[in-house]
Amino acid sequence: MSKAKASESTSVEREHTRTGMSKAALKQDFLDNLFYIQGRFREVATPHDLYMAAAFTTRDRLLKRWVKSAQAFKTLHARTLCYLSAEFLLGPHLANNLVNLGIIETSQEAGQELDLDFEAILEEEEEPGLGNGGLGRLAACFMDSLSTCQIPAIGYGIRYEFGIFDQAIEDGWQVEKSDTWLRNGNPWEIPRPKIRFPVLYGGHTEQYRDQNGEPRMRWVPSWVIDGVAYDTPILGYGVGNVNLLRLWKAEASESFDFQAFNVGDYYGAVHAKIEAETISKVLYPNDEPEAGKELRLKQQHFFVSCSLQDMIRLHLNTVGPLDDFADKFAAQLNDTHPALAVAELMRLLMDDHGMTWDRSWEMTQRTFCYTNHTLLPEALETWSVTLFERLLPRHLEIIYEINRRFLDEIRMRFLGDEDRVRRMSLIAEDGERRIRMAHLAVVGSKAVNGVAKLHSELVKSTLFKDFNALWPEKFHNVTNGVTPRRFMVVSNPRLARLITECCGHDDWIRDLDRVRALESHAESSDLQAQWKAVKLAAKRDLTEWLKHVTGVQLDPAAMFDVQAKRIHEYKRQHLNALHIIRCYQELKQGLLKDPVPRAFIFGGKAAPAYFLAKLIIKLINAIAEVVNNDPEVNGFMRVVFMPDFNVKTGQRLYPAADLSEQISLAGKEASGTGNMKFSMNGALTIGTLDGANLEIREAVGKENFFLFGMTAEDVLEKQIEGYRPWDYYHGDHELKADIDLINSGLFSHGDTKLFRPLTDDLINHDPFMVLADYRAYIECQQRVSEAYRDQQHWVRMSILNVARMGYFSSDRAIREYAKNIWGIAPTPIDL
Ligand code: Z16
Repeated sequence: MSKAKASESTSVEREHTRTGMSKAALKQDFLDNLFYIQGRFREVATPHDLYMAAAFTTRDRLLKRWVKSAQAFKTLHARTLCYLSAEFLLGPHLANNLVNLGIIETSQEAGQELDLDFEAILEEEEEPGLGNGGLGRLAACFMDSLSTCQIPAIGYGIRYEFGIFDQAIEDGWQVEKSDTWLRNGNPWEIPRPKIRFPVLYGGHTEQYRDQNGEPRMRWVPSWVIDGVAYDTPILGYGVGNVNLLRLWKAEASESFDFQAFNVGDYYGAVHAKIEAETISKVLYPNDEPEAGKELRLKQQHFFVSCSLQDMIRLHLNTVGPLDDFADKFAAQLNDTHPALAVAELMRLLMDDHGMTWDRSWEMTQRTFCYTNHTLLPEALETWSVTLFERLLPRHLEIIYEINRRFLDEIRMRFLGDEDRVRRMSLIAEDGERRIRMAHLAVVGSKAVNGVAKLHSELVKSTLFKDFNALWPEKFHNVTNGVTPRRFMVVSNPRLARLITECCGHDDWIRDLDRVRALESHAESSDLQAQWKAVKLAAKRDLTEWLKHVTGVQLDPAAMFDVQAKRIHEYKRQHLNALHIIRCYQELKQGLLKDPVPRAFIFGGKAAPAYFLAKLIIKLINAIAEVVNNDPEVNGFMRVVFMPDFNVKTGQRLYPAADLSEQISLAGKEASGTGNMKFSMNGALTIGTLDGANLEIREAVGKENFFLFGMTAEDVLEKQIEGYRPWDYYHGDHELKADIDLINSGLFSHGDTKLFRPLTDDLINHDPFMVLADYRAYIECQQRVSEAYRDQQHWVRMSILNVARMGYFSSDRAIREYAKNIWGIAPTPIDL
């Protein structure tokens, strides 16, 4: 080491000691926390004690930045983004925070010197699974990027006591186990018992006159509960910025007078407490709304009301009068789950803060922006007017008034077009009257966006066609992204090191466009060899773990063909299954001379009440059982269903995939984000022209992407001309043979009925056109196998996929939101 270098490193060390980032400081504080917080010494500490000590040691290092950020945002009156989301699917914090602090390697070394198993400590963390899938994970990626891009932000949501269920597989079926993530305590959150707001339900409204004799409305509720804040710091990568994730827990009200309602009724009073607390008890495990679930509406009102009251309080404490509320805050509605906020802000401004309708409405419309995440009609939220009236009578009045004024505007613009008025109304009048939450969100927001180019176009041309005709400037696209910190650096350190080495810097972690530097090395046999070795090592890790959790032994040399996402008919896991059956039959019939060995890997949860999705899981496991136990084929193919796909297990999966299955029916997947995670880790995609797949294909190059299937236009046309799956079934003898093999009972110990609900549905209805895309898919899979034979070419394509994924960083998405939608500039916090 040169003299200059040596003195430089000591000065860095001195700095690190001062800021607590040195190895010595980390070791010292770890032991300190183990002693003072866990009350344990090294020899008797359980793995959980060690994890808690590591978590507190890390958290201590966030707090200074957190306080500094909060102070700066307050004194600067920084314009702040509030991300309102019923879901935040965060994943484990520890490794992510160490990466963002820049001390993951130092911590690893510190652990080594203390003779600790670093990986085992990370593994101890229970992830906060406060989301279902893509939408909740997007919110988590956005929180990471908001901090990294130095945008002052607060994430607002619900602190569910039970997050998404843990999935077990028993006899091939999905079994749900309750998620008890808080059981051992949560070192990342700080309870704020003094930040507490009343949330009102039920009762009636009445008119009264205020001191000035002006007529005003008052809501007299029949039930009040409290929301209490729990804060989690979200640190950006390599910056001083720490944003706040504020989740609300429901508690019995302190101020509400139980006595008045339960005179001497102790049991009744306690019961009311229990009832209050059920509101934040459990996350609804569906990726589409369950009709008429009263508790769900209560949850939505609960977190929206707490969040808006909190924003108003912050505003009054810092900026002052509410007139410029919309200058201080932008509020993003993550789907329609928080769309009630439009009515709730109106209510708070008018009833609690004495503002007029017109001023309140102007402010409301300037505050909110709305992101749509789906076009599936069954996934669009509506609430029955009757339920609304019973639970939120004041909101119903306000929504009626918003609608009355809005429809007057429509009648004025489109004279005599009553059909248009009916289509655009906030209230659906066919059958039971229902409130259309998406319409409320569009009318109450200044900007509306879809989550991928194609999706945003379809939003304008189908779902919100009439609204687009009225307010074309309101509609935007912001293509989703994912954070490279968690989905590259944390989950795939080997690849991250290789990229850093190859680029000569690690700036790509904050500016993912810079991975493009890899492009010029794609031909280098040196890089190719290392690239292959990195992938193989990841496949070995996954193989070992899958063997441990499922008993299935994979061959790391086989192509890892992975589909991991929620189980849903539109995502077409059953199309994948048909291809597996095709491979099986061809191997059995000796039709394949030199087959390319494949490991078919699935992961994903089904909504507990979604019968067909659960049957698809059973089918995959049933096929696995036959294939994996058939020595005639299992040297060439294995099938495994990885239980409990979540952020943590996903992090094991993405680095090990060779092939990423993105095979939804065109027009149905709004964006997809798993597609990005796989591609960033060097998997090639087999996919349809759906969601962000289109943009991924354009970015990585058409020649580096396996495209098949109908376009969204083809699908619309076919629907109009009348789709007849029966014709495909009878027109393609291989397809028929695959479906017939399921019905033969081969995969179900002779039970020929078990899978009939699925196969009958495919042959007779097939709402997601599996059969129409079957042939194209099979042919495309053959091209995949051929390509995989040429390993040099494959690795080159893999490098190019990673090199060209810069656009799909959630940092880019956040910068677009900040500039085009929120109008918020960065506020850097100096370290
Ligand atoms: C969800 O995860 C999504 C949409 C929705 O209506 C409800 C839930 Cl829980 C997903 C989309 O299906 C997916 O395409 C998209 O990438 C993701 O939201 C994030 O935008």
